[in-house]
Formats: sequence, structure tokens, C-alpha cells
Amino acid sequence: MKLEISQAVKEALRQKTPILALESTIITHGLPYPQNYEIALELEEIARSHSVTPATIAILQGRAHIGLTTKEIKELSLEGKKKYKFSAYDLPIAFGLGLTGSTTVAGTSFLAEKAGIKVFATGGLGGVHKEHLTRMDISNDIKALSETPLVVVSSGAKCILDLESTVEALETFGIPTLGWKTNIFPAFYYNDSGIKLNYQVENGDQVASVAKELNKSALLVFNPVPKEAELPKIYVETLIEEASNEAKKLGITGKEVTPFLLNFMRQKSKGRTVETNCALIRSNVRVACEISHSLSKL
Ligand code: PSU
Ligand code: MN
Repeated sequence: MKLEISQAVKEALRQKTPILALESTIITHGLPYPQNYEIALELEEIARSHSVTPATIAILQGRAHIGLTTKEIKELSLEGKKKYKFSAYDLPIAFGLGLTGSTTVAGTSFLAEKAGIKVFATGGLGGVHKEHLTRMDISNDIKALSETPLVVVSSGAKCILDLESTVEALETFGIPTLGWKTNIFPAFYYNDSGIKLNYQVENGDQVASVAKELNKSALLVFNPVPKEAELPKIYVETLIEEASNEAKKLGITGKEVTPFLLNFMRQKSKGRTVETNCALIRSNVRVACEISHSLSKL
């Protein structure tokens, strides 16, 4: 495996200034063009405005790119689902066969950590799917995060999942979790999942002092969606129910499940879920910037 590290990221690594990893599955599979392109650039801009170097990660022709150019982001945005979605376990195949595609939370975390990046911001984690009792479906995100020591800021797991089981799986895999100014596990589009978190932090310095004790697993920091962008729980539950029924009817399985459910909800809600998704990820980037500054002070 050879990492193609961009000039800006190389410079930041050399100077030990804060760097923030960003995933690319939201670009290829999460949002339609041009929103995917616009949000990808906007997230990078938010990081820069906080004096943090953004490193959007993807695999281009079998090479892991840590930090993409605007042109590369545009190409991935335009190609969308025609490109692969690479989880951590896909990486040897992507490298060996010279493939091009985006990286999920699992794939991005793995590569970010290899490059020496300590913080990664995303929207929502993958986890245990609702149908897991009839057909096992647990995202590689969980196992990969349990083996990758870096800080990952998210708004909980995607609410299309069985959240209780997802939180139990985090425990089983031994992944430490912190609530960012909250003691409730956030449910992506809304805040009150009803699941309590054991630990709450109030600032980046606290996260950094936990992060320096990591050895094997990632540290998950859960930042709830900003209040003004939150969707009503009951509305989201109805959308999920419809999406899940449709997925079952069409026999959607494997890697397609998550993108299918999210796209279905986007269409049904006339874009409201996308606005919420963008609001929460912007907020996660800001929190992650604070944490990366705290970490680089250590
Ligand atoms: N956003 C989307 N679609 C996705 C993802 C995000 O709109 O597919 C990705 C995330 O990168 C997350 C992954 O890591 O989905 C989890 O997918 P799976 O359940 O297939 O592991
Ligand atoms: Mn799956």
C-alpha cells in the first residue's frame, strides 16, 4: 500500500499542525450532484477557516489519496454511484486491481490513521441493521473502528439502523464513546434516541486527554445535530419504515442497503433529510477542528 499524500497534508504533517480527515462515500453514494460537490468543498473550507488542513480521502486507480484536489472531488461527484464504495476490508482489492472509488467510515479511518492523521469527521456511523435477526448485516465500520486508534466525530449512527443493537455492538467490540455536551446517544437526524451514554465531555481538551490514552480502538465523539436542523423523531420513523419496506420489496442487500435507504428518504422528504445531513456534518467538522487543535497542543 502506497499513500499519495497531498502537498498541503504533507506540509501539515511535517509542521505538526492540525489535520482533519473527511470521508468520500457521502460524495459518491450519499448525495446527488451538485450538492455532493458543494458540500465536499464547503467542509474543506470550514476546516481551513479554523486553521485545520482538510484531507478528503478516496482511492483513485488503486492508490490511496490522502487529500484530494478540487478536480478529483469533482470527478468523484459526477461519477457518483458508478464508482465503488470501499470499506476497510475492500482496500487490498482496490489496491491490487487498481480500482477507483470512495471510502466509507471504515475505509477512511484505516487510511487516515496510516497517514498519521488523528481526527476524522463524518455524518453518521454504520452499524447493526434492523434486519440483522433474519439476515446478519453489521457494518464493517464497527470492527474497523475497534482496530484503528483515532478520534471520530459523528452524530451517532445512521438512524436507519437498530440503534440499541449498534450501541451494544460498540460495547462488544470495545470502542470507547463520549457525548459532546450530551449524555444521550444522538440518532443522526434527531437527538433523543433514548439511549444513555456513560460519559459526557464539554471541550476539545477533554477529548484530547482521552485520545492520548488510545492504543487499539478509535474514540467516538457523538455530537448531536444542531437543534434548528433537527427533524421530528416521529417523522423520521415513518420515513424509515417506508424506506425499509421498499428495500425489502426490492431485495436490496449488501453495500447497497445504506445508500438505498438514505436516497429513498431524501426523495420522500423532498430533500429535508439532506439539509439535516449537511447541517450535522458541518457541525461535526467544527467540533473535530476544536479537537484537532487540542490534540496538536499536546
Ligand atoms: N452516506 C451515504 N451512503 C453511505 C454512507 C454514507 O449516504 O453508504 C456510508 C458511510 O461511509 C458508512 C457506510 O461508513 O455507509 C456504512 O455502510 P455499510 O452499512 O454498507 O457498511
Ligand atoms: Mn452491510
